Amino acid sequence: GILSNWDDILLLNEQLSEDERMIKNVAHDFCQHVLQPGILMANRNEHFDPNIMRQFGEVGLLGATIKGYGCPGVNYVSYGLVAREVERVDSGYRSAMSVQSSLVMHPIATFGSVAQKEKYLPKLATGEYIGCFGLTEPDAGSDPASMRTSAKKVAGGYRLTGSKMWITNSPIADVFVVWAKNEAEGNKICGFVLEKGMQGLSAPKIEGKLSLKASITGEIVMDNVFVPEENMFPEVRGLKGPFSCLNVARYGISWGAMGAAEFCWHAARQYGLDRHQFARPLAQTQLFQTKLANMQTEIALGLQASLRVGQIIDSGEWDPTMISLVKRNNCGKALDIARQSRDMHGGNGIADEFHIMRHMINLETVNTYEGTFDVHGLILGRAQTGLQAFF
Ligand code: TGC
Ligand code: FAD
Repeated sequence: GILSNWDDILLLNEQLSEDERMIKNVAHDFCQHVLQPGILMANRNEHFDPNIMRQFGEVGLLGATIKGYGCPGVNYVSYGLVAREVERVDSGYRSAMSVQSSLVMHPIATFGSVAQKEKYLPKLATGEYIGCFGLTEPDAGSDPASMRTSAKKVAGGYRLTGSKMWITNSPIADVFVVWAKNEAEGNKICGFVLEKGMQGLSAPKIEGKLSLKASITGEIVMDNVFVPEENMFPEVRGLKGPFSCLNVARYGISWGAMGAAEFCWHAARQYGLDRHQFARPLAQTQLFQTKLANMQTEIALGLQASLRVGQIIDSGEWDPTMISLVKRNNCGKALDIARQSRDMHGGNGIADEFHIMRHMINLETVNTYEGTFDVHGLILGRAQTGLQAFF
């Protein structure tokens, strides 16, 4: 019949172009053969191997949507398919990839000067440079407009002072895209590219994370750091600078979260087929089957929605609220699915060898970063009522 596979009930694969399918397959093989074998120990030991970035670079998965500068220039549907494959292994690896691509390379490609692009993009594309993105501060998370990091104009450039919190990759970063209030321009938010080794710049690791342990997270501490004029993004001003980066990253996360959910769904199905209790497979009980049906439903719908948003982005005319809808829904649903799968694995569900609880705990972060579940609800609420309820 038309339905060759229970895991693709709405025939997603058939809706992809030849190129998109090929990229998905390359990403799938890379993730399963190169990333999956090491994830258990990386997570257990809370270790991110920077070499993974160079491996991403070798297969062309960094800044994949950018044209030129050594980047492949694929479309946004393809970028989403890659995020799904990476997060099928671990949300922390997708984090490393999406920060580099969407939050570091994208703003440099979109807002950077020609000199900035030439200096940073090729090395970020190979993974020789690792990048990070500093927007969040200890006292400014959902409300980045209240940031305190400041840039003071001095001869030849700016002096930056402030601190950023919860920054993916910062302790191992070579390149730091940092957003700060520019005192010389009435405190408008400006973007700066800082480099490792600048005097007064440090990036201590945040210890004790119980989620996203295979990703490294830190602070960015700036104590009067001199940043030359040519390291500022020349034109972009205001929150639309960082938000344009978040749009792309959030779109990728909507696919990624579904990849993690698919892993948990497939594992629950297999576990139910293999494990017998009361003289029959667990998968032969009504409760188990209903749970599998719920997972299948949410994943099929979530993937279709992300595909649709990707196609709209590729067509050129899109709205950020579309991205809020899929980021919010897919992260929330993925977290529910991971929790269900954890339960369906019984005691084994808490063992890291089964990978489910790792995904579940990772998804707590994914549901929170890049705009929390509730903040995206407020974005959607504002767009349909015209009333803003943040403050
Ligand atoms: P608001 O008044 O709504 O907007 C301020 C200015 O920004 C423009 N804008 C956008 N531009 C492009 N894309 C969007 N999605 C935009 N949303 C808003 C807007 O037009 C306006 O421009 P202008 O020219 O008029 O000034 O801003 P607000 O202060 O009311 O903010 C509201 C809210 C809640 C929507 C926003 O602050 C928000 O999204 N908060 C969540 C913060 C967040 O997502 N932080 C993410 C940090 S990075 C991260 O988590 C990386 S983890 C990555 C990983 O490891 O994978
Ligand atoms: P808060 O904003 O303090 O929110 C706390 C709670 O209050 C949430 O439930 C929220 O939904 C709710 N809330 C907030 N405002 C409202 C409101 N108006 N109405 C109702 N409820 C509200 N940031 C970066 O800049 N770069 C990174 O690379 C990065 N990586 C991260 C990696 C990890 C592992 C984590 C955990 C976070 C990362 N972040 C990064 C930060 C992330 O974006 C923030 O944690 C997130 O935006 C939420 O901000 P907050 O933690 O300050 O929570």
